[in-house]
Amino acid sequence: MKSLLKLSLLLSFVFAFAACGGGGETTETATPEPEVMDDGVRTIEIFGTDDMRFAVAEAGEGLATEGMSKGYMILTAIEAAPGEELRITLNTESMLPATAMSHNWALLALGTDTDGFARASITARENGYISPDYADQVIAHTAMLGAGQTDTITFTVPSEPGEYDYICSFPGHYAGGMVGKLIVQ
Ligand SMILES: [Cu+2]
Repeated sequence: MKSLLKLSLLLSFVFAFAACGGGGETTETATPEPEVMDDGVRTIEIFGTDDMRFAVAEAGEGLATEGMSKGYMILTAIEAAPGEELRITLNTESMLPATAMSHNWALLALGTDTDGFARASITARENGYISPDYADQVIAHTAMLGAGQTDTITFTVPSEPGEYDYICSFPGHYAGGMVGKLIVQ
């Protein structure tokens, strides 16, 4: 009886150990999977730089780049298909405080007075520098991001072909050149 008890104790210990080890292995192999967000939606990772530029880490299909900014390639245009799902991740890279250097990415409808939108948004600080007067002309926009902040948006590219402006509406940045085109064709 005594040795049987010992054996069963030993077995349950071995079983528990094996179960624990097995669990550990499963966790190790499963960990990288959630980081791969492969749902088929094209994702463009954009960096907002202190030079007031939208930039990317590397060239990619459908991305037009020209020159460098803070180690990144300046992004001048994005090509997209009508009705395509598109995901934009914006990161602000800066050493400056958010009040001095923040960025957003705002896509405007065709025919929008982009200068007017930028000007009107200067006084819309409490609304993330998106002028409420232009709310129905902003197709999609990220949050206004200070240094180290990031925001991701997913939206449907308009079905009407054309060249849509996207800008950073932080005061002075559009005038400073923080603008590009979403070319829908
Ligand atoms: Cu900006």
